[in-house]
Amino acid sequence: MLLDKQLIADSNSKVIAEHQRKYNFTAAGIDNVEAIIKKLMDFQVAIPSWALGTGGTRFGRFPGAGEPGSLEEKIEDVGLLHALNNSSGAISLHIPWDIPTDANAIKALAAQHGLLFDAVNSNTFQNQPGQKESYKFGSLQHVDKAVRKQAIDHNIEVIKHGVDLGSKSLTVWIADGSCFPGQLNFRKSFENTLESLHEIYAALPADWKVFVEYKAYEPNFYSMAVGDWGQSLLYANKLGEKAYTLVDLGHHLPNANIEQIVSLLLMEGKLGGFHFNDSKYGDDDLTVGSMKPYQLFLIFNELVEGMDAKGMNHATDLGWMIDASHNVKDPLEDLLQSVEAIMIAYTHALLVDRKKLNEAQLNNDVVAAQEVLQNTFRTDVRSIVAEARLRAGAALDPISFFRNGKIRAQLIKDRGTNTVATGL
Ligand code: RM4
Ligand code: MN
Ligand code: MN
Repeated sequence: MLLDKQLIADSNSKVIAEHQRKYNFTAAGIDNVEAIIKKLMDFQVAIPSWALGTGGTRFGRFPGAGEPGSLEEKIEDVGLLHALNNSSGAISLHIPWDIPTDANAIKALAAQHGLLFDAVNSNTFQNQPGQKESYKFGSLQHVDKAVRKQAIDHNIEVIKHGVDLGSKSLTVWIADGSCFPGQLNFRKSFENTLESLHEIYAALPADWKVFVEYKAYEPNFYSMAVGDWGQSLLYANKLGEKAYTLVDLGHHLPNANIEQIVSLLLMEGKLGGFHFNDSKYGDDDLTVGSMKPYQLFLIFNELVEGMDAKGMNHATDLGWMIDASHNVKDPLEDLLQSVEAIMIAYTHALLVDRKKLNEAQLNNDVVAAQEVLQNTFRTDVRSIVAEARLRAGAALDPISFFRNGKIRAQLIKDRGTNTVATGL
């Protein structure tokens, strides 16, 4: 389903006066508003193909109607999001959930929607039908070389699919670890994992990156082969310059200082990618910004500060992705909310008065430093983000457009009520 841009323009015209009033007020307080809007228009967050259907838990799944039943329909869904917000211009595929049967046709379809292919993701956390070896006791870390080889070969296969689609990076998240003390020799598990990653690394095309994603626990509950940013960084440093750490917001122990982690990874030139989501307890994969919007802002603050310190391009030098999927919302509405939260946090980070903050830090003026950050965070920048969308021909209010335009009802009409998207 390709959205008619005229419909968006018509719906914008109904709320433009109200928008203008809010925008003029906020913009008047910002010196470099044009430069900020330009950055917002360039900034794109990849949508994970596995978030387009309703997610489940191990207790159950309550699929919604009109879910995308094929890769083509997933691309159409991301195209819809991008038409509405102009900030979802890429899709991140998970293999084997999303194997393209005809890569050129899929590429052409994506191009029609203005979409690129972001990182491709390998899956050695589930067994697939007909698979010879089992991942019950791990994949890249496994004590048996035959299992490791199967997992390595799978990752190389994923790279090939990515090359066909024009991706430039591979994300490796492994569920490997142990559930009980004594189950594993930590050093040998690390060495096996590293050796496997080396073989995958050797298969990377010259202009590719590999992102090593860490997670503190689950599905293993005693140790994880890549359990935190320190372990991920160890692997990335040992692998070489094409290897980076990927930070998934939900993969930390409670209260971890994620903003400090990203600052130091950027300092080391080893932050490669980001998975946005939010959580109350752990890997909850909730809508970005729904629980801890201030933390999201603090993370973005460090991202912008750290990237600027290195002269990096905000839009292209890191892999920005959402990684979320859950039970109770319409997945497309949820993703619109997530992207909006990301754009708001990014805008806030761009607005931080760095000179004042730096001065406060040098003077040990803790109160002034807090004032700088919180004044920024309490500024309502939603109209600035909306203005960036308006200028790109996207919707001033994407969720209202989605609801008033009865888009889900149209998708149900096209796809039926019983479709189930591949994914979690
Ligand atoms: C994992 C991890 C990976 C994602 C899978 C589906 O928890 O976050 O990034 O690919 O879930
Ligand atoms: Mn993730
Ligand atoms: Mn996760």
